[in-house]
Amino acid sequence: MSSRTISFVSAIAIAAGLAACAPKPEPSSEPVAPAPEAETAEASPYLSQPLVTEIYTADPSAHVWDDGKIYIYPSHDYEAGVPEDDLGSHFDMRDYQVLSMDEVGGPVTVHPVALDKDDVPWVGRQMWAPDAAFKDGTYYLYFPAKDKDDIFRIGVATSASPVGPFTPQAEPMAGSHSIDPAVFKDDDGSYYIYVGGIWGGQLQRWQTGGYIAGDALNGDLGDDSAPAIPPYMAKLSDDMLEFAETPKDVLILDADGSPILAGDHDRRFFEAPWVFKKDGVYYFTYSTGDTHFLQYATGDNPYGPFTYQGKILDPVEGWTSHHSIFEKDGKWYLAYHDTQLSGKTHLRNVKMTELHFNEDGSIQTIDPMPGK
Ligand code: FUB
Repeated sequence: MSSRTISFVSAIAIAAGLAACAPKPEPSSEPVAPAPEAETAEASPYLSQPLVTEIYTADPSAHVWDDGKIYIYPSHDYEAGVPEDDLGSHFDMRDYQVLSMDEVGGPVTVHPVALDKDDVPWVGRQMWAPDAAFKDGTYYLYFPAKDKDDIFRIGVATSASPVGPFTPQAEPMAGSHSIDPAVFKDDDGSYYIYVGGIWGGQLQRWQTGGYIAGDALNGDLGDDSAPAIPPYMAKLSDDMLEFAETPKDVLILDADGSPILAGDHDRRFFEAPWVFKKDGVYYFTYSTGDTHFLQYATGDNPYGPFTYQGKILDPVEGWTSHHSIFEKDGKWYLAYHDTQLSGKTHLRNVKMTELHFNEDGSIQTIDPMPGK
């Protein structure tokens, strides 16, 4: 993956970048004052400011649990010193820390390590984008990581607390592969998991059944006129630890009912699935990876198919774009990330901004750099 260059560097970003180079304090569970958005908005080209500055965070999966607080389950980026490549080897994360806040714009608490790679017997490396769910008094953390054979699997860990520590299952979910799990709870109390990412996320290696290793399958499959590689989904078992059914492809269709094609890089699924429901409509949202958009498609049930509708977010600074969408006190929000603090594609910071819907349910596209 090639880094995209920062074309505008504000005084704020420089100051933040310098701060990021300084030794970082130990993570604290004390609330941290929010970035001074009101003071800096005029001077900053960015739509919103990083939620926290003392650790690098990415891939924010945000939830409002029963206590009414916002909990964010992000990836925890750090400088592992691994050279950048198209498989994302430079994203060599090793643990998770949860963020929480009482309200949007309020102080953010960075909680201690919730799960470390060394506590998960099957994990080899690369703890990537997690998500969480809550059921019957237990919090479930779903996380992708490479096993000892360097194959991405999905793990589950449990806790009585929303911020951990989480206790992992000894093995990954049976039959799981690829990255970026996202769990959606439907109104009837059923839970569904959506999974997938191509290139470094390895989804393309599973298209003929089993896992195929080798450099020939590092990227797209090569036939631009074929349907795009689909993510997969399944209902979760009652105990939330396994798939309750054989996983199914998630189909994203164009308005005429034809599949979005592999060559349509502006709209084809790359990674970062996230599902939410509003006014009876199921929204399947995702990242297009190498074209850096967040897109969405809608359907009338959790299995799809989903019909492509439009763009949620224009490209952010940094190669990756990954998000979640949640409702709090009647307003909807997009949690996302960019690289404002570091200028480095593997050292990201999470942000949040309000998401607006039109009367017909369509989403108003967000420009993350309105001052650029
Ligand atoms: O954070 C590592 C990977 O980068 C995630 O799993 C992808 O979605 C991308 O954001």
